[in-house]
Amino acid sequence: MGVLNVTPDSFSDGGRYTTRDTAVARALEMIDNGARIIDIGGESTRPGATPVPVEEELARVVPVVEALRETSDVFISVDTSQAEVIRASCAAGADMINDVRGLAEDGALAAVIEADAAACVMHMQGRPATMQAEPRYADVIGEVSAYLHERVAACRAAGMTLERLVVDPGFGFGKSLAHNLDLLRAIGELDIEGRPVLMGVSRKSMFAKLFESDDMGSRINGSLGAAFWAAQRGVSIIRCHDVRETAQMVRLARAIVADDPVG
Ligand code: PT1
Repeated sequence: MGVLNVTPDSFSDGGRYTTRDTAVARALEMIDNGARIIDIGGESTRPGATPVPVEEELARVVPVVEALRETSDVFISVDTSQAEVIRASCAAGADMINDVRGLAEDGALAAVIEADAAACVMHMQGRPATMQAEPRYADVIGEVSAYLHERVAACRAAGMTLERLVVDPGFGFGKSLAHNLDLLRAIGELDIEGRPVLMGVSRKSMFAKLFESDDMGSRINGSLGAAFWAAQRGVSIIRCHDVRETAQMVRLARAIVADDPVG
């Protein structure tokens, strides 16, 4: 899954892909480099970010979904929590909604079901503006798993079929470095009704903390090591910025594990 930020304030590539043409060109480049899913996001949810008004998010996201749908058959995901953005994105051709708030906001779940879209439900403790202030867990794996079970149950109760769902433990979303490492250690055993697991660690601050070195090269190296670890343990979708490099890690892991160089 290649990340396509259409925000002026994205944490790692802020403002570079805000126009329709540059966004589509970046998506095509990621597809060329091995992306099977393009994740389009118009609200930054990095630590400290504040929510975007719905009109602004619609204006950023929907034209890019439309333009990419006209250009490519790639599986399109939209990173949003707002029902209006879900409805408009799906009408414009999005296949999946990636919601860091677990489809728990007003009308979000109903909008996904109405559109018959797929969804990724993610765990977060707190909200982006303050989530890194003091993350606390008695048992991070147990609590994240319980939340994901609860959201999957809520989706099914509302009428979504299990086959439509993907789950994500939410690396960096109200988690210390130790919490992220606990989740990474256990990621191969995360079993939420057997649903595919999505991992998003790409270029995150956990690697700057671990390596005590905050440069992009260190963050990318950590991201690639984590991608290899996760792919080797059966994680299905890796959300990333460095698609070519990450796709190579996935291919290597699958070639070793399954003796399957085609990956
Ligand atoms: C993610 C994810 C996402 N991450 C899914 N969607 C972001 N499903 C946006 C940092 O510590 O992991 N899964 N959408 C980006 N969020 C962050 C969080 C960015 C933390 C940076 C950090 O640097």
